[in-house]
Order: sequence, then structure tokens, then C-alpha cells
Amino acid sequence: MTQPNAKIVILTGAGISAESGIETFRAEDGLWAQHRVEDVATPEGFARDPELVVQFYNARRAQAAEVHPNAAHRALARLEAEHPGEVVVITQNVDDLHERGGSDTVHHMHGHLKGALCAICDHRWPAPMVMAVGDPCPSCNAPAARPDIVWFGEMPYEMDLLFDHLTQADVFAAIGTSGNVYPAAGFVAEARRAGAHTLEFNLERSAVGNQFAEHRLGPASETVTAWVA
Ligand code: BJW
Repeated sequence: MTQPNAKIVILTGAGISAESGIETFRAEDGLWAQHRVEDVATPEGFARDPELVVQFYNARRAQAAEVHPNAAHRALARLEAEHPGEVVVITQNVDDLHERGGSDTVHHMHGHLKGALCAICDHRWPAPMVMAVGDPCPSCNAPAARPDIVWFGEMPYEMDLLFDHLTQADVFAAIGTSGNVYPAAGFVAEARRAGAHTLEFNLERSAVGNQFAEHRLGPASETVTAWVA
């Protein structure tokens, strides 16, 4: 599938979890059709109505616990097992389906449903299944727990490390992401600059689809599995 010792950087989005039963954001019946993004995925929305936001993520956490990794998650875990030390998964997803599918090297650039974050001191700790507004921070005791999710206007996690990976990439594959949200949508340009071969796996070409050298269109469970085989 690739030459030996090639560094393979994978970016995943909501589309890879769609076949596990988690709705994407921008589909016609997706999450943003049901909730205003400004209300549930911005720090301003949280300040306005923390109860709504905490309930939104409690429901997402409950849903994520009910679903299972699909063939695409498992294929990426196989890829990593077959190319030890050469595969990095960067996910925009806040579920844990990559880890449960067997991947070891996973970076959650938009945070994690299983995490809580103190809005005052930035301490992070494992979230309970059901968070409540005003839950105390175990470090500073402020009643300021929030979901450990990167909202619009906030800095995604580990950006320096992620750009280091991108500049070393020989292969860059984006799977199930619409290319609408930056900085992730800019990763293909960064990988191209580094000389990587770029592939897009999606049902259709994404908003940045014209920047990829190769397209594999179809459900990720089929296209990613065929690629890894
Ligand atoms: C399938 C499939 C199947 C379906 N098989 N495929 C530059 C220009 C303009 C604006 C900006 C810019 N830079 C930054 C901004 C502002 C903003 C932004 O991007 N705005 C845009 C809307 C224009 N970005 C930010 O604010 C980010 N922070 C930031 O930039 O900090 C400053 C900074 C500057 C420079 C460097 C570094 C930092 C933060 C973004 C936070 C995003 N947060 C969310 C919500 C939280 C997570 C959660 O609640 O779960 O993250 S928004 C939402 O979108 C979520 C996702 O991770 C993210 C991406 O969505 P994704 O995964 O692509 O899903 P969909 O639904 O859009 O697409 C699914 C795709 O799958 C589709 O293409 C389907 O076809 C496909 N598909 N089934 C294969 N079976």
C-alpha cells in the first residue's frame, strides 16, 4: 500500500464514525440541523446557557457509549500494527472509536467527550458520564467544569506537534471530513508542501477536495478497508 518506512498521517472526521451510528455535523439531518452551532459549540454559547451545552454533551457521551468501532476504524488499527511507529491518526472526532478499534497513536485535536476541563484554571480530568453545571474542578475547586471540547474560536490541541507530523508526512489521508473547519481543513496543503502523497476518502469530494492527488469515493468502511488490505 505504501513503501516501507513511509510516515503515514491520517486525518479523520465525523464521516468515519457515521457507519457506527454517530451522526455527522453537516448532513441534512446532522447535528447542526438539530442544534444551532453558536448555542452548543462556542464559548459564548456556554456562557449564555451552560445547562443546554452540558445536556448536549451528556447526550453525545451517552450515544458514544452505545456504539462500536466499524471496519474503517479497525482497518486503521491494522495499518498501524503493520507499520509500527509510522502511522499517526489525528482525529477531529470527540468519540473514542479509534482507540476502541485498536489504534494506539491518536491525537484528539478537538478534545474528547470523556474529558472535563476547568474553565478557570484549564485543569483537565476524566468526565463523569453525566456532567452537571457547576461541577467543581478537582484542582482549583472553582464550580467551573465544562466539557473538554474545542469550540469555535478556541485553539485546537497539540497544534505544534500536529504540524511537525504533517511536515514529515510521506502519505496524508483525510477520511470522512467535509473540509469546512480550519485549521484541520488546511492540513492537506501543509502535507502537500511537505511532498506527501495526498488521498481523500469521502462519499463525495470535500470543500478542499481539489487539493488532493487521489480520491476514493464511497463509504469509509469499504474504501479504507480496501486501501489498507
Ligand atoms: C463519509 C461517510 C462515510 C459521511 N464514509 N465519508 C480560516 C478561514 C476561515 C475561518 C477560520 C480559519 N481558521 C480558523 C477559522 C475559524 C473556525 C473555522 O474553521 N470556521 C469555519 C466554519 C470557517 N475554526 C476555529 O475556530 C478552530 N480554532 C481555531 O482556528 O483557532 C485558531 C487557530 C489559528 C491557526 C492555527 C491554529 C488555530 C476551532 C474549530 C473547532 C471545531 N469544533 C467542532 C465542534 C466540537 C466537537 C464536537 O462537538 O463534536 O468540531 S465543529 C465540528 O466540525 C466538529 C468537527 O470536528 C468539525 C469538523 O467536521 P467534520 O468532521 O468534517 O464533519 P462534517 O459533518 O462537516 O463532515 C462529514 C463528512 O463525512 C462529509 O464530507 C461527508 O460526506 C462524509 N461522510 N458519511 C466516508 N460513511
